[in-house]
Amino acid sequence: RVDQMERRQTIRGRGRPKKTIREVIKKDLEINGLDRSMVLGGMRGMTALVWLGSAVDPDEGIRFRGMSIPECQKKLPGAFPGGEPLPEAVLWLLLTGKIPSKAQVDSLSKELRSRATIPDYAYKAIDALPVSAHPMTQFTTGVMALQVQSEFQKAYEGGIAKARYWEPTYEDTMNLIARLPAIAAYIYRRKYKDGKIIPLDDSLDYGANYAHMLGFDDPEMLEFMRLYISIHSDHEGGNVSSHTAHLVASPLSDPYLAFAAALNGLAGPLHGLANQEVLRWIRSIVAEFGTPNISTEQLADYINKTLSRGQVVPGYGHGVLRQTDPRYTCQREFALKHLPNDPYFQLVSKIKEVVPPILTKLGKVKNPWPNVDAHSGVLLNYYGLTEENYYTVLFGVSRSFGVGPQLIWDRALGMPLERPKSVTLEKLEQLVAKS
Ligand code: FCX
Repeated sequence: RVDQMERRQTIRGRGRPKKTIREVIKKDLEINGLDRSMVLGGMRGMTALVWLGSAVDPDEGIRFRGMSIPECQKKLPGAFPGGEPLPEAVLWLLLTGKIPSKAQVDSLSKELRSRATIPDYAYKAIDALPVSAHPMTQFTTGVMALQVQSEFQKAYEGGIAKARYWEPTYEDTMNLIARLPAIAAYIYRRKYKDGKIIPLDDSLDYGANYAHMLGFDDPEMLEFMRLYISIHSDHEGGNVSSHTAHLVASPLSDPYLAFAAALNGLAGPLHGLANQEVLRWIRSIVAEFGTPNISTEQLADYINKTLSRGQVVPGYGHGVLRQTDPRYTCQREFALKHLPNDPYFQLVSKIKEVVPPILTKLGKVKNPWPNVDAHSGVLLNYYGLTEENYYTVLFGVSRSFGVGPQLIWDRALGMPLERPKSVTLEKLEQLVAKS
Protein backbone atom coordinates (compact mmCIF):
# COMPACT_ATOMS: atom_id res chain seq x y z
CA ARG A 1 0.00 0.00 0.00
CA VAL A 2 2.89 2.31 0.83
CA ASP A 3 4.49 1.39 -2.52
CA GLN A 4 1.26 2.13 -4.28
CA MET A 5 1.03 5.56 -2.66
CA GLU A 6 4.59 6.31 -3.68
CA ARG A 7 3.85 5.40 -7.30
CA ARG A 8 0.76 7.59 -7.33
CA GLN A 9 2.64 10.46 -5.68
CA THR A 10 5.31 10.38 -8.38
CA ILE A 11 2.66 10.74 -11.08
CA ARG A 12 0.73 13.41 -9.20
CA GLY A 13 3.90 15.49 -8.87
CA ARG A 14 4.33 15.36 -12.62
CA GLY A 15 0.68 16.03 -13.37
CA ARG A 16 -1.16 18.98 -14.85
CA PRO A 17 -1.35 21.30 -11.82
CA LYS A 18 2.42 21.64 -11.69
CA LYS A 19 4.38 23.88 -14.04
CA THR A 20 5.64 20.96 -16.04
CA ILE A 21 7.17 20.49 -19.39
CA ARG A 22 3.69 20.72 -20.88
CA GLU A 23 3.35 24.37 -19.93
CA VAL A 24 6.88 25.18 -21.08
CA ILE A 25 6.27 23.53 -24.41
CA LYS A 26 2.97 25.38 -24.81
CA LYS A 27 5.01 28.54 -25.56
CA ASP A 28 5.14 27.45 -29.17
CA LEU A 29 8.73 26.36 -28.88
CA GLU A 30 10.34 24.44 -31.63
CA ILE A 31 13.37 22.64 -30.38
CA ASN A 32 15.78 20.65 -32.49
CA GLY A 33 13.13 19.76 -35.02
CA LEU A 34 10.70 18.55 -32.36
CA ASP A 35 7.43 20.38 -32.87
CA ARG A 36 5.43 20.63 -29.63
CA SER A 37 2.18 20.01 -31.51
CA MET A 38 3.56 16.67 -32.57
CA VAL A 39 5.30 15.54 -29.42
CA LEU A 40 2.93 16.82 -26.73
CA GLY A 41 -0.08 18.05 -28.66
CA GLY A 42 -1.54 14.77 -29.87
CA MET A 43 0.21 15.20 -33.24
CA ARG A 44 -2.15 18.05 -34.27
CA GLY A 45 -1.28 19.52 -37.62
CA MET A 46 1.19 16.78 -38.49
CA THR A 47 0.62 15.29 -41.93
CA ALA A 48 1.70 11.68 -41.66
CA LEU A 49 -0.86 9.52 -43.46
CA VAL A 50 -2.12 8.83 -46.96
CA TRP A 51 -5.91 8.44 -46.98
CA LEU A 52 -7.69 7.95 -50.26
CA GLY A 53 -11.36 8.17 -49.38
CA SER A 54 -11.78 11.60 -47.89
CA ALA A 55 -10.19 14.80 -46.65
CA VAL A 56 -11.35 17.35 -44.06
CA ASP A 57 -10.96 21.07 -44.74
CA PRO A 58 -11.01 23.04 -41.45
CA ASP A 59 -13.67 25.43 -42.79
CA GLU A 60 -15.60 23.39 -45.36
CA GLY A 61 -15.51 20.03 -43.60
CA ILE A 62 -15.51 16.62 -45.17
CA ARG A 63 -15.20 15.80 -48.86
CA PHE A 64 -15.63 12.21 -49.96
CA ARG A 65 -13.28 11.68 -52.92
CA GLY A 66 -13.47 15.43 -53.48
CA MET A 67 -17.27 15.66 -53.14
CA SER A 68 -18.94 17.68 -50.37
CA ILE A 69 -21.99 16.25 -48.57
CA PRO A 70 -24.45 18.37 -50.64
CA GLU A 71 -22.71 17.17 -53.82
CA CYS A 72 -22.99 13.56 -52.67
CA GLN A 73 -26.68 14.15 -51.90
CA LYS A 74 -27.15 15.44 -55.44
CA LYS A 75 -25.00 12.98 -57.39
CA LEU A 76 -25.06 9.64 -55.60
CA PRO A 77 -28.04 7.30 -56.17
CA GLY A 78 -30.66 7.16 -53.43
CA ALA A 79 -33.35 4.59 -52.64
CA PHE A 80 -35.74 6.81 -54.65
CA PRO A 81 -35.23 9.90 -56.82
CA GLY A 82 -34.15 12.82 -54.63
CA GLY A 83 -33.55 10.52 -51.64
CA GLU A 84 -30.49 10.55 -49.38
CA PRO A 85 -27.39 8.80 -50.79
CA LEU A 86 -27.43 5.04 -50.33
CA PRO A 87 -24.51 3.96 -48.12
CA GLU A 88 -23.57 1.39 -50.77
CA ALA A 89 -23.07 4.30 -53.20
CA VAL A 90 -20.72 5.93 -50.68
CA LEU A 91 -18.85 2.65 -50.27
CA TRP A 92 -18.44 2.37 -54.05
CA LEU A 93 -17.23 5.98 -54.24
CA LEU A 94 -14.75 5.63 -51.36
CA LEU A 95 -13.35 2.39 -52.75
CA THR A 96 -13.04 3.35 -56.42
CA GLY A 97 -13.22 7.15 -56.59
CA LYS A 98 -16.06 6.77 -59.12
CA ILE A 99 -19.74 7.64 -58.93
CA PRO A 100 -21.74 4.42 -59.35
CA SER A 101 -24.95 4.02 -61.34
CA LYS A 102 -28.14 2.94 -59.53
CA ALA A 103 -27.77 -0.54 -61.13
CA GLN A 104 -24.22 -0.84 -59.75
CA VAL A 105 -25.39 0.23 -56.29
CA ASP A 106 -28.22 -2.31 -56.40
CA SER A 107 -25.78 -5.06 -57.35
CA LEU A 108 -23.53 -4.08 -54.43
CA SER A 109 -26.55 -4.16 -52.06
CA LYS A 110 -27.30 -7.66 -53.30
CA GLU A 111 -23.71 -8.78 -52.92
CA LEU A 112 -23.55 -7.48 -49.35
CA ARG A 113 -26.77 -9.32 -48.48
CA SER A 114 -25.29 -12.52 -49.91
CA ARG A 115 -22.22 -12.16 -47.66
CA ALA A 116 -24.20 -11.46 -44.48
CA THR A 117 -24.39 -14.92 -42.89
CA ILE A 118 -23.37 -14.88 -39.23
CA PRO A 119 -21.74 -17.96 -37.68
CA ASP A 120 -23.59 -19.12 -34.59
CA TYR A 121 -20.48 -18.82 -32.39
CA ALA A 122 -20.44 -15.05 -32.96
CA TYR A 123 -23.83 -14.75 -31.25
CA LYS A 124 -22.62 -17.13 -28.54
CA ALA A 125 -19.49 -15.02 -27.94
CA ILE A 126 -21.75 -12.00 -27.35
CA ASP A 127 -24.07 -14.09 -25.17
CA ALA A 128 -21.09 -14.91 -22.94
CA LEU A 129 -21.11 -11.27 -21.81
CA PRO A 130 -23.65 -10.00 -19.29
CA VAL A 131 -26.51 -8.06 -20.93
CA SER A 132 -25.37 -5.11 -18.83
CA ALA A 133 -22.10 -4.88 -20.84
CA HIS A 134 -21.88 -1.66 -22.84
CA PRO A 135 -23.09 -2.19 -26.43
CA MET A 136 -19.64 -1.21 -27.74
CA THR A 137 -18.01 -3.95 -25.64
CA GLN A 138 -20.50 -6.43 -27.06
CA PHE A 139 -19.89 -5.10 -30.57
CA THR A 140 -16.10 -5.47 -30.44
CA THR A 141 -16.57 -8.98 -29.04
CA GLY A 142 -18.84 -9.87 -31.97
CA VAL A 143 -16.33 -8.50 -34.49
CA MET A 144 -13.51 -10.46 -32.86
CA ALA A 145 -15.61 -13.62 -33.11
CA LEU A 146 -16.12 -12.98 -36.85
CA GLN A 147 -12.33 -12.85 -37.22
CA VAL A 148 -12.28 -16.65 -37.01
CA GLN A 149 -13.33 -16.61 -40.68
CA SER A 150 -10.58 -14.25 -41.86
CA GLU A 151 -9.56 -14.99 -45.45
CA PHE A 152 -6.41 -12.91 -45.04
CA GLN A 153 -5.20 -14.95 -42.09
CA LYS A 154 -5.80 -18.17 -44.03
CA ALA A 155 -4.07 -16.86 -47.15
CA TYR A 156 -1.07 -15.60 -45.16
CA GLU A 157 -0.68 -18.95 -43.45
CA GLY A 158 -0.86 -20.49 -46.94
CA GLY A 159 2.07 -18.33 -48.09
CA ILE A 160 0.31 -15.74 -50.27
CA ALA A 161 2.68 -13.38 -52.13
CA LYS A 162 2.88 -9.71 -51.05
CA ALA A 163 1.48 -8.44 -54.35
CA ARG A 164 -1.76 -10.32 -53.69
CA TYR A 165 -2.35 -9.30 -50.06
CA TRP A 166 -5.11 -6.91 -51.11
CA GLU A 167 -7.27 -9.75 -52.50
CA PRO A 168 -8.09 -11.56 -49.21
CA THR A 169 -8.16 -8.12 -47.54
CA TYR A 170 -10.90 -7.19 -49.99
CA GLU A 171 -12.84 -10.39 -49.16
CA ASP A 172 -12.51 -9.81 -45.42
CA THR A 173 -13.56 -6.17 -45.73
CA MET A 174 -16.65 -6.90 -47.79
CA ASN A 175 -17.64 -9.79 -45.50
CA LEU A 176 -17.09 -7.65 -42.42
CA ILE A 177 -19.14 -4.71 -43.73
CA ALA A 178 -21.90 -7.11 -44.81
CA ARG A 179 -22.08 -8.81 -41.41
CA LEU A 180 -21.90 -5.80 -39.10
CA PRO A 181 -25.61 -4.82 -39.17
CA ALA A 182 -26.76 -8.29 -38.12
CA ILE A 183 -24.25 -8.39 -35.24
CA ALA A 184 -25.08 -4.81 -34.24
CA ALA A 185 -28.84 -5.40 -34.42
CA TYR A 186 -28.50 -8.57 -32.35
CA ILE A 187 -26.83 -6.55 -29.58
CA TYR A 188 -29.68 -4.02 -29.63
CA ARG A 189 -32.40 -6.69 -29.57
CA ARG A 190 -30.58 -8.61 -26.84
CA LYS A 191 -29.95 -5.62 -24.59
CA TYR A 192 -33.09 -3.56 -25.06
CA LYS A 193 -35.81 -5.75 -26.63
CA ASP A 194 -36.98 -9.35 -26.57
CA GLY A 195 -33.69 -10.81 -27.84
CA LYS A 196 -35.33 -12.23 -30.96
CA ILE A 197 -33.36 -11.83 -34.19
CA ILE A 198 -35.20 -10.05 -37.00
CA PRO A 199 -33.88 -11.59 -40.22
CA LEU A 200 -32.47 -9.62 -43.13
CA ASP A 201 -35.06 -8.51 -45.71
CA ASP A 202 -33.88 -9.33 -49.24
CA SER A 203 -35.82 -6.41 -50.69
CA LEU A 204 -34.03 -3.75 -48.61
CA ASP A 205 -30.78 -1.84 -49.05
CA TYR A 206 -28.04 -1.84 -46.40
CA GLY A 207 -29.16 1.15 -44.30
CA ALA A 208 -32.83 0.21 -44.45
CA ASN A 209 -32.03 -3.38 -43.56
CA TYR A 210 -30.04 -2.34 -40.52
CA ALA A 211 -32.96 -0.24 -39.28
CA HIS A 212 -35.35 -3.11 -40.05
CA MET A 213 -33.24 -5.63 -38.11
CA LEU A 214 -33.16 -3.23 -35.16
CA GLY A 215 -36.97 -3.26 -35.29
CA PHE A 216 -37.73 0.03 -37.09
CA ASP A 217 -39.73 0.12 -40.32
CA ASP A 218 -40.94 3.72 -40.56
CA PRO A 219 -39.80 4.85 -44.05
CA GLU A 220 -38.52 8.13 -42.60
CA MET A 221 -36.31 6.25 -40.13
CA LEU A 222 -35.01 4.04 -42.98
CA GLU A 223 -34.13 7.19 -44.91
CA PHE A 224 -32.44 8.73 -41.87
CA MET A 225 -30.35 5.57 -41.44
CA ARG A 226 -29.15 5.88 -45.05
CA LEU A 227 -28.07 9.45 -44.38
CA TYR A 228 -26.60 8.54 -40.99
CA ILE A 229 -24.38 5.75 -42.35
CA SER A 230 -23.29 7.83 -45.34
CA ILE A 231 -22.16 10.86 -43.33
CA HIS A 232 -20.50 8.86 -40.52
CA SER A 233 -18.58 6.63 -42.93
CA ASP A 234 -15.30 8.49 -43.25
CA HIS A 235 -13.55 11.57 -41.87
CA GLU A 236 -10.06 11.34 -43.37
CA GLY A 237 -7.33 9.21 -41.78
CA GLY A 238 -6.15 10.93 -38.62
CA ASN A 239 -9.21 10.58 -36.38
CA VAL A 240 -8.77 8.00 -33.63
CA SER A 241 -10.85 5.18 -35.13
CA SER A 242 -9.55 5.47 -38.70
CA HIS A 243 -5.95 5.94 -37.68
CA THR A 244 -6.21 3.01 -35.26
CA ALA A 245 -7.47 0.70 -38.00
CA HIS A 246 -4.67 1.77 -40.34
CA LEU A 247 -2.03 1.41 -37.60
CA VAL A 248 -3.22 -1.99 -36.39
CA ALA A 249 -3.43 -3.29 -39.97
CA SER A 250 0.10 -2.07 -40.75
CA PRO A 251 1.85 -5.18 -39.35
CA LEU A 252 -0.58 -7.18 -41.55
CA SER A 253 -3.22 -7.76 -38.89
CA ASP A 254 -6.37 -8.62 -40.84
CA PRO A 255 -9.36 -6.25 -41.26
CA TYR A 256 -11.32 -7.84 -38.40
CA LEU A 257 -8.47 -7.25 -35.92
CA ALA A 258 -7.91 -3.74 -37.23
CA PHE A 259 -11.59 -2.82 -37.15
CA ALA A 260 -12.13 -4.21 -33.64
CA ALA A 261 -9.26 -2.00 -32.47
CA ALA A 262 -10.82 0.97 -34.27
CA LEU A 263 -14.11 0.35 -32.46
CA ASN A 264 -12.32 0.47 -29.13
CA GLY A 265 -11.03 3.93 -30.02
CA LEU A 266 -14.44 5.01 -31.25
CA ALA A 267 -15.83 4.02 -27.85
CA GLY A 268 -13.98 6.91 -26.17
CA PRO A 269 -16.16 9.84 -25.00
CA LEU A 270 -14.04 12.44 -26.84
CA HIS A 271 -14.61 10.54 -30.10
CA GLY A 272 -17.57 8.34 -31.08
CA LEU A 273 -19.10 8.01 -27.62
CA ALA A 274 -19.83 11.75 -27.75
CA ASN A 275 -23.16 11.04 -29.50
CA GLN A 276 -24.27 9.06 -26.44
CA GLU A 277 -22.99 11.82 -24.14
CA VAL A 278 -24.87 14.51 -26.09
CA LEU A 279 -28.28 12.92 -25.61
CA ARG A 280 -27.48 12.11 -21.99
CA TRP A 281 -26.52 15.77 -21.46
CA ILE A 282 -29.66 17.04 -23.24
CA ARG A 283 -31.77 14.74 -21.05
CA SER A 284 -30.02 16.12 -17.96
CA ILE A 285 -31.00 19.65 -19.04
CA VAL A 286 -34.62 18.57 -19.46
CA ALA A 287 -34.53 16.81 -16.08
CA GLU A 288 -33.09 19.92 -14.39
CA PHE A 289 -35.80 22.27 -15.68
CA GLY A 290 -38.62 19.75 -16.11
CA THR A 291 -39.11 20.74 -19.77
CA PRO A 292 -37.11 21.17 -22.98
CA ASN A 293 -38.72 24.61 -23.43
CA ILE A 294 -36.22 26.64 -21.46
CA SER A 295 -34.95 30.21 -21.78
CA THR A 296 -31.59 31.20 -23.23
CA GLU A 297 -30.50 32.34 -19.74
CA GLN A 298 -31.42 29.00 -18.15
CA LEU A 299 -29.50 27.18 -20.87
CA ALA A 300 -26.43 29.43 -20.48
CA ASP A 301 -26.46 28.77 -16.71
CA TYR A 302 -26.57 25.03 -17.31
CA ILE A 303 -23.70 25.15 -19.81
CA ASN A 304 -21.58 27.16 -17.38
CA LYS A 305 -22.42 24.66 -14.65
CA THR A 306 -21.21 21.82 -16.89
CA LEU A 307 -17.94 23.65 -17.56
CA SER A 308 -17.43 24.57 -13.91
CA ARG A 309 -17.58 20.87 -13.04
CA GLY A 310 -14.52 20.41 -15.29
CA GLN A 311 -16.53 18.67 -17.99
CA VAL A 312 -16.63 19.30 -21.73
CA VAL A 313 -19.75 20.31 -23.63
CA PRO A 314 -20.33 17.16 -25.68
CA GLY A 315 -20.88 17.57 -29.42
CA TYR A 316 -18.88 20.80 -29.61
CA GLY A 317 -15.29 21.30 -30.75
CA HIS A 318 -13.08 19.37 -33.10
CA GLY A 319 -9.44 18.45 -33.66
CA VAL A 320 -9.45 19.71 -37.27
CA LEU A 321 -12.73 21.54 -38.04
CA ARG A 322 -12.96 25.28 -37.35
CA GLN A 323 -16.57 25.85 -38.46
CA THR A 324 -19.90 24.09 -37.98
CA ASP A 325 -19.54 20.50 -39.15
CA PRO A 326 -21.45 19.96 -42.43
CA ARG A 327 -22.49 16.59 -41.01
CA TYR A 328 -24.35 18.59 -38.33
CA THR A 329 -25.86 20.87 -40.97
CA CYS A 330 -27.28 18.09 -43.12
CA GLN A 331 -28.86 16.44 -40.08
CA ARG A 332 -30.37 19.80 -39.15
CA GLU A 333 -31.81 20.08 -42.66
CA PHE A 334 -33.26 16.59 -42.33
CA ALA A 335 -34.83 17.56 -38.99
CA LEU A 336 -36.22 20.84 -40.37
CA LYS A 337 -37.90 18.82 -43.12
CA HIS A 338 -39.27 15.97 -41.02
CA LEU A 339 -39.54 17.03 -37.36
CA PRO A 340 -39.45 20.84 -37.12
CA ASN A 341 -41.74 20.91 -34.06
CA ASP A 342 -39.96 18.27 -31.99
CA PRO A 343 -39.10 19.95 -28.65
CA TYR A 344 -35.74 18.15 -28.43
CA PHE A 345 -34.81 19.34 -31.92
CA GLN A 346 -35.77 22.87 -30.89
CA LEU A 347 -33.57 22.55 -27.81
CA VAL A 348 -30.65 21.38 -29.99
CA SER A 349 -31.18 24.47 -32.17
CA LYS A 350 -31.09 26.69 -29.09
CA ILE A 351 -27.93 24.97 -27.80
CA LYS A 352 -26.26 25.80 -31.14
CA GLU A 353 -26.93 29.50 -30.48
CA VAL A 354 -25.86 29.54 -26.83
CA VAL A 355 -22.80 27.25 -26.63
CA PRO A 356 -20.37 28.85 -29.16
CA PRO A 357 -20.07 32.28 -27.46
CA ILE A 358 -19.57 30.61 -24.08
CA LEU A 359 -16.84 28.31 -25.38
CA THR A 360 -15.20 31.19 -27.25
CA LYS A 361 -15.08 33.20 -24.03
CA LEU A 362 -13.00 30.45 -22.39
CA GLY A 363 -10.21 31.58 -24.69
CA LYS A 364 -8.71 28.16 -25.25
CA VAL A 365 -11.26 26.26 -27.33
CA LYS A 366 -10.12 26.28 -30.96
CA ASN A 367 -13.48 25.38 -32.42
CA PRO A 368 -16.64 26.39 -30.52
CA TRP A 369 -18.99 25.02 -33.20
CA PRO A 370 -21.08 21.83 -33.21
CA ASN A 371 -19.76 18.57 -34.63
CA VAL A 372 -21.62 15.56 -36.04
CA ASP A 373 -22.46 14.17 -32.61
CA ALA A 374 -24.35 17.28 -31.50
CA HIS A 375 -27.33 16.36 -33.64
CA SER A 376 -27.70 12.65 -34.33
CA GLY A 377 -29.18 11.70 -30.94
CA VAL A 378 -32.32 13.81 -31.14
CA LEU A 379 -33.15 12.40 -34.57
CA LEU A 380 -32.70 8.82 -33.41
CA ASN A 381 -34.68 9.60 -30.26
CA TYR A 382 -37.52 11.04 -32.35
CA TYR A 383 -37.79 7.84 -34.41
CA GLY A 384 -37.91 5.69 -31.27
CA LEU A 385 -34.27 4.66 -30.92
CA THR A 386 -34.11 6.17 -27.46
CA GLU A 387 -31.35 4.06 -25.87
CA GLU A 388 -28.41 6.44 -26.15
CA ASN A 389 -25.82 3.92 -24.96
CA TYR A 390 -26.36 2.17 -28.28
CA TYR A 391 -25.60 5.19 -30.49
CA THR A 392 -21.87 4.58 -30.88
CA VAL A 393 -22.61 1.14 -32.35
CA LEU A 394 -24.45 2.89 -35.21
CA PHE A 395 -21.39 5.09 -35.68
CA GLY A 396 -19.21 1.97 -35.66
CA VAL A 397 -21.18 0.20 -38.38
CA SER A 398 -20.94 3.36 -40.49
CA ARG A 399 -17.21 3.82 -39.93
CA SER A 400 -16.50 0.44 -41.57
CA PHE A 401 -17.46 2.06 -44.89
CA GLY A 402 -14.52 4.45 -44.64
CA VAL A 403 -11.96 2.32 -42.86
CA GLY A 404 -12.55 -0.84 -44.92
CA PRO A 405 -11.69 0.58 -48.36
CA GLN A 406 -8.54 2.21 -46.97
CA LEU A 407 -7.35 -1.11 -45.53
CA ILE A 408 -7.70 -2.65 -49.01
CA TRP A 409 -5.71 0.23 -50.53
CA ASP A 410 -3.09 -0.01 -47.77
CA ARG A 411 -2.34 -3.55 -48.87
CA ALA A 412 -2.64 -2.78 -52.61
CA LEU A 413 -0.18 0.12 -52.24
CA GLY A 414 2.15 -1.93 -50.02
CA MET A 415 1.99 0.60 -47.18
CA PRO A 416 4.69 -0.11 -44.58
CA LEU A 417 4.49 -0.97 -40.91
CA GLU A 418 3.92 2.18 -38.84
CA ARG A 419 6.73 2.91 -36.43
CA PRO A 420 7.11 6.56 -35.39
CA LYS A 421 9.86 7.66 -33.01
CA SER A 422 9.16 8.66 -29.41
CA VAL A 423 11.22 10.72 -26.99
CA THR A 424 11.61 10.41 -23.22
CA LEU A 425 10.39 13.21 -20.96
CA GLU A 426 13.94 13.63 -19.61
CA LYS A 427 15.31 14.11 -23.11
CA LEU A 428 12.60 16.64 -23.85
CA GLU A 429 13.39 18.56 -20.66
CA GLN A 430 17.10 18.62 -21.59
CA LEU A 431 16.24 20.00 -25.02
CA VAL A 432 14.00 22.69 -23.52
CA ALA A 433 16.68 23.66 -20.99
CA LYS A 434 19.24 24.04 -23.78
CA SER A 435 16.98 26.07 -26.07
N1 FCX B 1 -16.15 21.83 -24.06
C1 FCX B 1 -15.27 22.27 -23.14
N2 FCX B 1 -13.94 22.42 -23.37
C2 FCX B 1 -13.51 22.14 -24.61
C3 FCX B 1 -14.39 21.71 -25.64
C4 FCX B 1 -15.75 21.55 -25.31
N3 FCX B 1 -16.63 21.10 -26.20
N4 FCX B 1 -13.66 21.52 -26.76
C5 FCX B 1 -12.37 21.80 -26.45
N5 FCX B 1 -12.28 22.17 -25.15
C6 FCX B 1 -11.07 22.46 -24.39
C7 FCX B 1 -10.16 21.23 -24.39
O1 FCX B 1 -10.57 20.29 -23.41
C8 FCX B 1 -8.80 21.86 -24.13
O2 FCX B 1 -8.71 22.17 -22.76
P1 FCX B 1 -7.32 21.96 -21.96
O3 FCX B 1 -6.27 22.79 -22.65
O4 FCX B 1 -7.64 22.42 -20.57
O5 FCX B 1 -7.00 20.49 -22.03
C9 FCX B 1 -8.89 23.17 -24.90
O6 FCX B 1 -10.29 23.45 -25.04
C10 FCX B 1 -8.25 23.14 -26.27
O7 FCX B 1 -8.81 22.06 -27.00
P2 FCX B 1 -8.91 22.15 -28.61
O8 FCX B 1 -7.51 22.29 -29.12
O9 FCX B 1 -9.91 23.18 -29.01
O10 FCX B 1 -9.54 20.75 -28.98
P3 FCX B 1 -8.81 19.33 -29.14
O11 FCX B 1 -8.35 19.20 -30.54
O12 FCX B 1 -7.79 19.12 -28.06
O13 FCX B 1 -10.01 18.33 -28.83
C11 FCX B 1 -12.23 17.49 -29.00
C12 FCX B 1 -11.04 18.13 -29.74
C13 FCX B 1 -13.27 17.05 -30.00
C14 FCX B 1 -11.70 16.26 -28.23
C15 FCX B 1 -12.80 18.52 -27.99
O14 FCX B 1 -13.30 19.63 -28.72
C16 FCX B 1 -13.88 17.95 -27.11
O15 FCX B 1 -13.56 17.38 -26.06
N6 FCX B 1 -15.20 18.08 -27.51
C17 FCX B 1 -16.31 17.48 -26.80
C18 FCX B 1 -16.41 15.99 -27.11
C19 FCX B 1 -16.89 15.75 -28.53
O16 FCX B 1 -17.86 16.32 -29.00
N7 FCX B 1 -16.23 14.82 -29.25
C20 FCX B 1 -16.63 14.41 -30.62
C21 FCX B 1 -15.66 14.88 -31.69
C22 FCX B 1 -15.88 14.37 -33.09
F1 FCX B 1 -16.87 14.92 -33.75
C23 FCX B 1 -15.84 12.86 -33.16
O17 FCX B 1 -14.72 12.35 -33.15
O18 FCX B 1 -16.87 12.18 -33.23
